[in-house]
Amino acid sequence: MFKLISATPSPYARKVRIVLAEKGIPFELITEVPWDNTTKTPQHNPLEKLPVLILEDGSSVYESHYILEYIEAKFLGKHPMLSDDIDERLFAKKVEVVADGVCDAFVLCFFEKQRAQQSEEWKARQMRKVDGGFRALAEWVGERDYIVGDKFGLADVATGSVCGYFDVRCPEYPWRSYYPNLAKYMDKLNNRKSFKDTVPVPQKISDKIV
Ligand SMILES: N[C@@H](CCC(=O)N[C@@H](CS)C(=O)NCC(=O)O)C(=O)O
Repeated sequence: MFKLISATPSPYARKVRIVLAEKGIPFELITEVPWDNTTKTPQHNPLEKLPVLILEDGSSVYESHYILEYIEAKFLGKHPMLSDDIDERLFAKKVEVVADGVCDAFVLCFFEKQRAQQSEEWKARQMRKVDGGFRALAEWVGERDYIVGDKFGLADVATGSVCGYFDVRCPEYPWRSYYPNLAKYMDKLNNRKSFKDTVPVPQKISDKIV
């Protein structure tokens, strides 16, 4: 059986958990705090980041977008997450780039806030990316139930993960009031079993990060 190294708040790991669940692929969930010195993640990923998918032969696949590409290629027949249409496929991946980028920018801002001497310019720069990313995601969602075509897929997984992450990590960020269409879309996505089973939960980090 596959194993997945995950962290409870991680939006990147959540994408993988959602796709594995939607495709009905069984896996053992290994929950870690990647910032603590007890983490096993570096043994499986030279970049020391989770999520990591550990295959049956012990080899590993890492970087959430690459893990999803791997799963899609190996389990093509099971609930495809990408359209057959090349332009729709590429668009879904563009949405994923923006959704992941919003999380990356927010995490950089979070690190900066741990520092004794913080750069307000740096934090503002990262938050501009967050704002711009949410604006783009809301535009792409429009009034639709699913971003690409009329089927749930990768773009929804990525968008759902970033919105869910902000709900738990930064509930004061007003994406719901700025973009009521995105909030309505999210409320529907949150009814899916794969979303209900993977609601992000904060983790206590014991070691110093920066
Ligand atoms: N681009 C990576 C980002 C993964 C990532 O940043 N994971 C965090 C946890 S949410 C992590 O493991 N950080 C540890 C580190 O950066 O050293 C992906 O999509 O998988």
